[in-house]
Amino acid sequence: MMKWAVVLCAIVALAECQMKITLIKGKSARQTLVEKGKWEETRKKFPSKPTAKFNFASKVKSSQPTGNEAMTNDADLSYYGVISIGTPPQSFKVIFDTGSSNLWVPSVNCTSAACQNHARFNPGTSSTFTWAKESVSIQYGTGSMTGQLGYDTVSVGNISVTNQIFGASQTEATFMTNMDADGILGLAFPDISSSSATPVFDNMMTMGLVNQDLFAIYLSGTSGNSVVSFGVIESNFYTGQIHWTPLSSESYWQIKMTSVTIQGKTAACQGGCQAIIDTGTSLIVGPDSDINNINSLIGATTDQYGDAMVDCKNIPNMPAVTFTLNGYAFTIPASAYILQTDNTCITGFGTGSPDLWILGDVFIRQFYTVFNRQNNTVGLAQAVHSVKGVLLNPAASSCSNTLNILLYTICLS
Ligand SMILES: *[C@@H]1O[C@H](CO)[C@@H](O)[C@H](O)[C@H]1NC(C)=O
Ligand SMILES: *[C@@H]1O[C@H](CO)[C@@H](O)[C@H](O)[C@H]1NC(C)=O
Ligand SMILES: CC(=O)N[C@H]1CO[C@H](CO)[C@@H](O)[C@@H]1O
Repeated sequence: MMKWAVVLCAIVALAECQMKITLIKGKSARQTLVEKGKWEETRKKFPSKPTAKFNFASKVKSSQPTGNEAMTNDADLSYYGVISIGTPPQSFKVIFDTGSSNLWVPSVNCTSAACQNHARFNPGTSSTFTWAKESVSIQYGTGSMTGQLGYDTVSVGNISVTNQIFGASQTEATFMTNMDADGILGLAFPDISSSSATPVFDNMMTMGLVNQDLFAIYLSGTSGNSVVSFGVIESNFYTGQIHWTPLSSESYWQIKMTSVTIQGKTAACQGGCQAIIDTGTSLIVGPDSDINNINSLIGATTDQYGDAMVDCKNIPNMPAVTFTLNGYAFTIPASAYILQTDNTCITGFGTGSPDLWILGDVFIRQFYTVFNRQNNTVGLAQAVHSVKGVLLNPAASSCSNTLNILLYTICLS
């Protein structure tokens, strides 16, 4: 049955087998808190810890026999997509996170503040739900998350994964209160999945639900037309060639970086370093000395909370920063690495990682990224930012009848 559906899908895909889902660029926690006048207070309470979600420390300590899951206190995260879990479906906004591997959403039993303003999963009303034996527990810089694992049908776009294992949280870190997303859908490798829970994309591959074992992400700077597509590379999101880099580790989407240069001179990553491509981190994060060097070369001053500030008026005079991966140069102009909230401009370069570089949304917005499980490579191409055509027309996302012919999606309605 499933195979037939896939074959049918490959030839003529009506809305039933749509392979991509629109990502919404919602409000970041920073924006929400600035509007409420609570940003100063909150960032004192929750200092930026861009690598908290990676549990570098707890991996070493291994004091948590039940495993850890990713949480975040990233104030600038803003992209999420809607998935559903259960029969009948219950909807959740999730961060499609290539920097972690578990799926989790809040549960009806969760009494934490963060669960009160988010959608919560009710297993009691899903006919396809079953509990798993394990519980999950997250130790996290600013709090913890605990929950139960269960299995249910998870629908991503119109791909339905049956018996997908996921976490239903019972307590959550307070910082999540400020986030638009209810939960996280991890797109990294099984290796780093807590409780060895099979990641959603691994099930999609095993069950033959994708045409090719890859997914691709386009992040737009404006709201509305960012996309994650499963099983297909969509050529209208990029220009030029896709440059492929083999993974150096199949855990995160990890690759070797050759250097980071500014105006032809090495500014960071001297002699090479390791980097991961992470949609679940908003900034480009690296070791403190490297990041401080970049920020000082572009003329930023770092405040007491670690935000590197620049005068918004200086953006046109600031140099581009080039990341070299596998012999290819990926250059980010100042207009793309500066983030503006009201009249405040911060750079997209954040400190706090012990050694691994994290190429987050600031990087991915510039480069359409293909996460290829067929040959364990990452493909990067210059993203297109003002594309014409049906796919990027905001109306196309509300188009219910589409026809997929090879790589193109045509709106029928
Ligand atoms: C909620 O709590 C009750 C009682 O502690 C438990 O039986 C039930 O399984 C829990 N449900 C969820 C979704 O965690
Ligand atoms: C990996 O696969 C892509 C297509 O899916 C191909 O274009 C690329 O050349 C391959 N790269 C390597 C290193 O095998
Ligand atoms: C994301 C998506 O394509 N959703 C569609 C799935 O199919 C139903 C009908 O079967 C449509 O209503 C949705 O819009």
